[in-house]
Amino acid sequence: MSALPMHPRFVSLEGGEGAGKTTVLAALRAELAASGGEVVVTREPGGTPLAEKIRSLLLLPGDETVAAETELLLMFAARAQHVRETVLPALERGAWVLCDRFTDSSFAYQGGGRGLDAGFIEELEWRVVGIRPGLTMLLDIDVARGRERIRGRDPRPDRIERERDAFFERVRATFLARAAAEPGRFRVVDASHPVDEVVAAAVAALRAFAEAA
Ligand code: T5A
Repeated sequence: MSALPMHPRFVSLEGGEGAGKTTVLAALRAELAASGGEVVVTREPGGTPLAEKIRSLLLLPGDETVAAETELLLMFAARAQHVRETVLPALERGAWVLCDRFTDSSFAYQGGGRGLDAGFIEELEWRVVGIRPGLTMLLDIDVARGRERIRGRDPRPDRIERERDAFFERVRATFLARAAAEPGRFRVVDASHPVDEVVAAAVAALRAFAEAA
């Protein structure tokens, strides 16, 4: 398959659990907003009322086992809606779009983590999404350290946070492999440093990308 189009005002943030995406996102938004244009901050799964409902279905712990294929297709159902209702309209009117997770998370979690075929995910990406971010910032952190941060914040983990460390090691390895395969799109930020250092590195990477665009 040939490469999907990458949009130069579409920026995604990726990483394992507790990497600090939410923390960094606020700084990236401020950096982009300083130049005066519109900035749309959104997230996956979610980003529209329907996609947020799908998010609740995906993350709420329950008694029924969720099949990996069900999980993948729900992620893409939410994404189909999000791309059409939020991402593309914003890009078309000239806004920057900052997205907390995008399709790379499906490759990492449902592909690497759950073991689903990457070719199948690529096909869904082609048929359902049709776009990639121009810049994907990967906040990389040791699995145990990221999980420790989350534990301190929320005593009730969601359905995916309840997975074992081995799952998250595969997620991390898949993210890093994707970043190595697409150095033009990815910037990897070491998220184990103190928060102000991580934020400074992420903002510098965004500034360099925006200046080159
Ligand atoms: N998912 C998603 C899939 O499986 N497939 C998909 O296709 C998609 C799109 C929801 C889940 O869905 C899965 C992945 C996820 O499991 P989410 O809401 O993004 O995704 O869930 P999380 O990644 O778990 O997001 P979190 O909000 O839990 O983590 P963040 O945003 O990475 O971390 P953040 O910023 O909230 O920080 C966590 C804690 O650490 C502290 C913060 O203050 C906070 O308390 N912290 C730091 N502490 C020390 N040093 C630093 N540098 C710090 N940075 C943050």
